[in-house]
Amino acid sequence: MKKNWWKEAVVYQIYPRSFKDSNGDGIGDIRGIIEKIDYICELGVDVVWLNPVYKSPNVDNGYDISDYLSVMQDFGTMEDLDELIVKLHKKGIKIILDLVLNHTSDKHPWFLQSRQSVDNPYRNYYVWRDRPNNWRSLFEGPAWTYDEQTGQYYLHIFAKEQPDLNWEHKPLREELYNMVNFWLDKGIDGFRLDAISLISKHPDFPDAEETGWDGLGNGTRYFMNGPRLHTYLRELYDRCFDGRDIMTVGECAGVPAEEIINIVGQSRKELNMVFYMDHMFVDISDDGYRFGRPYPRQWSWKELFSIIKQWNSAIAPDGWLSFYLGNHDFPRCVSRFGNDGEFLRESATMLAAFLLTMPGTIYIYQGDEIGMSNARFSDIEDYRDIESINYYKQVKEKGGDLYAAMEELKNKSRDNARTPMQWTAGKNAGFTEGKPWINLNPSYKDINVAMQKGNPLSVLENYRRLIALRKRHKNPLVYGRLIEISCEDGFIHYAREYEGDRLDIILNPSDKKIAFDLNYSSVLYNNYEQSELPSFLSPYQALILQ
Ligand code: TEU
Ligand code: CA
Repeated sequence: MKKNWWKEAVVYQIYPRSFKDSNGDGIGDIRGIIEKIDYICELGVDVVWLNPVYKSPNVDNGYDISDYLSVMQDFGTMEDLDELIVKLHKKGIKIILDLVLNHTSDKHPWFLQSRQSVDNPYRNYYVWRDRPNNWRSLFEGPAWTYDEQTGQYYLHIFAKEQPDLNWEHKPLREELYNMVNFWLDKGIDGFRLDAISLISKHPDFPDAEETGWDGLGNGTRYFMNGPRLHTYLRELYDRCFDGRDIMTVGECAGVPAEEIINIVGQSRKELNMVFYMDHMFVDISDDGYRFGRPYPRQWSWKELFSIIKQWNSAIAPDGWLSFYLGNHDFPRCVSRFGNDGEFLRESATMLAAFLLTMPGTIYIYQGDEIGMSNARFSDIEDYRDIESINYYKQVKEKGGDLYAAMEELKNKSRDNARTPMQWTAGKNAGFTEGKPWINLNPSYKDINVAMQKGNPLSVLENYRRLIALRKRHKNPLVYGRLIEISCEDGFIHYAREYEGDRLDIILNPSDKKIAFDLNYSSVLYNNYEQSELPSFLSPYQALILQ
């Protein structure tokens, strides 16, 4: 196995809007991130990934870009971003940006041109048809919107303000490659590629076979993992990535495990690694879309573990993967996979031990390192996320059960993970001097950086220890095999092994005490304060043993 810095990296994901506000307008910004560089550095992470910071009307918080080459005003200026890059680099931390190539904002000049007339030079930058098919947008409602000006429909897999780019059209691809090279020439260290598995669609745009409660169908098999995906990724590699020492991670919904090697295999020259999502849907549903389905679905750790094993064996012999338990698109991991009540500290640290002993490049989402839990807003007015709001609107329009919809939002809304970072127990959790763009999670009085810093039992200090431990034992923990020994719901035991160098990891993902009688020469990590190896496991206990 070839060794690379990006395989060994622990990445910290920053959602700039909610990280730190430097000027009191209630919106996190780049200067806020600069203020917190020491914090990021002390965590011990190697790379920072910023969610989109480009100019955007913010219908989808930056995932609707209206100018790829300038910085969103709310976040600051290009000079601020340049300064952040330089300052992170000085501390030995790399930075990757979010690259949104599947769609733009409907306010992007290309789209404004495109909708003017059928023979506008930018017409084919987007996908226009006389008749729509029955696909449901991933953000609810139809995936096609009628545009009166030219009497045709345009495709948008996400919101109607996010028209899909037409990758079939070569001049469009050329523009995108130039833009990508602009950012790489600036000296950033790579990209997270948003919804990249969607860039090639089935050329016939077939209807989805089955329609749901809203009369629309799930067309994912026709717009994800399309026939020219590899051609485009390879072209992107040749034109932009080749010869540069960068990292690339693609968000690859809809690409099955059996096919992933075709993207991440080294000789394929496409991407370094992908984010797979099956484990993130383990409690949600099996068909990828999240609302209007029973929740939580029955799931087990055995199932979760087998998903992880499946993906890791799928990348042999020379591919690479990532691993993560949370990001800006999912509820908080401690609320989903742990216990955010009585055992918040214990389960958040157990999840940290799980995360940081997995194969693949590890991604930590801001706030998870202090055990932030779901905000569970109970008033629709408090929600900001377009996906959540659209869902609620649809249910309302169709006369559905609004109480049930609200319960769904409390558990599943992406806003659960988008509340401001909790720095202190003081005003607005130290996030802003002004009025935050989204309410804080009231938990900030008890869960915040200031209270945890220096307390060895805290979630934060446990993350630090585990990150450091992963670095110290990178042969087994980064490059080693994953060996499952036992995976019952109350007792998980696996090992990581590299040429005889082996660590054993033991987790109790339950609120029960369980008997334990294994012998090891040394305890490298314990999320409970104990000087000896215990004879039983406490609730959510995690041990790393040698
Ligand atoms: O997400 C793509 C994606 O697949 C999402 O629809 C995901 O399945 C969903 O959010 C789960 O609830 C990316 C970004 O991560 C997301 O924030 C954007 O909204 C989306 O693309 C559109 O750019
Ligand atoms: Ca601000």
